Amino acid sequence: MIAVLAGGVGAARLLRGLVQVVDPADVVVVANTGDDLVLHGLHISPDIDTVTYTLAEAGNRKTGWGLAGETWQAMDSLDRYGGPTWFRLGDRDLGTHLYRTGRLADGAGLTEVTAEVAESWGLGFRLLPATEDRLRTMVTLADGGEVGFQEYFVGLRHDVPVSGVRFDGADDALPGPGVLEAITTAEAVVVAPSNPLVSIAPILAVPGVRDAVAARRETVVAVSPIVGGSALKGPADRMLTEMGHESSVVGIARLYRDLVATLVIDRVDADLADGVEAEGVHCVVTDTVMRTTDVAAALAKTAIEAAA
Ligand code: FO1
Repeated sequence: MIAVLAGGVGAARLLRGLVQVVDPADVVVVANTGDDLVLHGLHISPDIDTVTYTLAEAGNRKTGWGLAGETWQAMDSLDRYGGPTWFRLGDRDLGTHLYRTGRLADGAGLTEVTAEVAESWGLGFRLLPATEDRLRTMVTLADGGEVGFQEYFVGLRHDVPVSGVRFDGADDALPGPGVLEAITTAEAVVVAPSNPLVSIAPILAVPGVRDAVAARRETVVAVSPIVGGSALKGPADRMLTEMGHESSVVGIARLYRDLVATLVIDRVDADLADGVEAEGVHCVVTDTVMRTTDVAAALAKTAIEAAA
């Protein structure tokens, strides 16, 4: 069984490759829930939904989030009343949030509801929230204010410098059902190419998770979310720099060295392989820009072989 620590878009791309080379029934995804928010009274889990929709081949390929072929009637109605429409919820996507919120209100846990949604999309692999407890990534802006992750990412279009992040609720959160078991019993753990500071870090902030990963460091592999010093999507590169890290594969190795024995980097960074090794992390160089599912499949294969 392969366990994958997953954020949103980058993780979903890698997973599309992974399920080509590994039986989906042997894959367990531990998904970030720090991006979650309650809006209009609805519980929204963006990273879980991005993985679900993308792996169901139903996602909006352009944005990487939400469903393809969406209509926005509900948002238009909300606009009429002056309600909040900054966080765009398509009419079909709303169905997911209505279902999830209703089931949670019935007393179901987020893991159970996520499994029901995944099952209905025919995913074939297990998709586990990192925790069922409240976990909210909060971003401290360089100008001193603190905002929720989605206010930063969507509201402010992550167009503002940050000085810190914290994971509200982490100290009291329990690992979701099956999470620690998946991490400790997997043949290999893959840290997906997601934002290390706001997608992977919240998962690791759930008590017990970081230690469980570190305890089996030798068979943990990460795929660098930074290629040629930049993030392929999102603000990871800027956030790394703004928070005093190096936005390079060496910076990623430094962040992950207590957790992973191997870092997979792109060919454009081949000249930095020695720098990665100097951090005590074995370096594997390959194509990591997943332009096609075939590249994603080859990358996934390389990663799990490096970890085994
Ligand atoms: N990202 C945006 O940039 N703008 C949006 O309006 C937006 C709406 C949205 C609705 C549901 C959902 O599951 C994700 C959504 N996202 C949106 C993406 C979201 O901000 C994710 O957290 C990021 O992709 C980072 O993982």
